[in-house]
Amino acid sequence: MTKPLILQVGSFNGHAPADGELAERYEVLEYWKASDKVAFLREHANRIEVVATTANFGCSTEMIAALPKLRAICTWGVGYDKIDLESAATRKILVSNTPDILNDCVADIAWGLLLACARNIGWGDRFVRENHWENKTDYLPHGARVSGKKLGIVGLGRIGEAIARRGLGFDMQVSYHNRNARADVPYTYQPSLLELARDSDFLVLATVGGAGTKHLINEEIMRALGPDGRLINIARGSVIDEPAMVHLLASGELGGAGLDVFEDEPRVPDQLKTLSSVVLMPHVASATHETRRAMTDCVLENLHSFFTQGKIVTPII
Ligand code: 8YV
Repeated sequence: MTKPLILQVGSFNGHAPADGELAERYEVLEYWKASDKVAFLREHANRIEVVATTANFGCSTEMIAALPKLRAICTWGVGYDKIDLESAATRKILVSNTPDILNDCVADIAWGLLLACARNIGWGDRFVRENHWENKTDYLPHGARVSGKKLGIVGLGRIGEAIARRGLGFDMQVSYHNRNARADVPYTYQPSLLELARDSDFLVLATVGGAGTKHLINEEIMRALGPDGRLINIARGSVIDEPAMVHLLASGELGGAGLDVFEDEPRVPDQLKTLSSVVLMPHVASATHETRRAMTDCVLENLHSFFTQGKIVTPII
């Protein structure tokens, strides 16, 4: 029996079995392995109705334009800042992502970064491993209290809400900035992002990426968060003006940062790596066995549903 065809933009190597599971079910055109990508698309364009991709690879304007028969894009991940949704909508191409299943694990990592950053957990780990404790060669500076402090959340979507809920467990005053206030949450709405930064001990970014939020966290916002404030980012690197952040962290005008995402991944500014006030992770907020399994299952379900019923299960559009 012939298998349905999909174009896979990039490897799902964030979940080891995923590529194999796709290949069991589908004839997979491995775009990322093609040496001449334009020629590869041209050669197969008339057969490709479905694209499987990841949050990282997306599906560009050029790719959509090169695939006249395209009917569905199924992405592995919740973020869609690298998919041209406008072109997809114009052509009535269905687009699915993997929503909700990663909320908790991403929120957990936001909290891990927040705690690690405030209480010097990464620094303390290095301190013990490097025998400074045993040899009494140095001391670990005091951290900042977390419980009872002020938590500001930028983007109170589903992940932002999971982060906020955890804040209540730490007896925190939780405020948020969104385009619109929400009537269904017990947290304080702050229409001014600048005021939110000024009034937060910890500012956690959980907003969508893309052109609309590029450098939303600029120098002014980070100065307002200030030398005792800490910035946590599990959203997208593009949301922060990264050079400005590095400068303010290095000078101590911004107190600290816990970062899972960067502007030009996997490149991380060298200066950031030298700062003890910073905790760095390699874009792995959703990377637990359970969540990555669920993300792959969700993509497989969307593909199966599209090929059997012409519908997707978790649509963005
Ligand atoms: C993925 C993500 O780790 O879901 C997203 O938007 O950023 C992450 O969960 C990864 O980017 C998939 O490519």
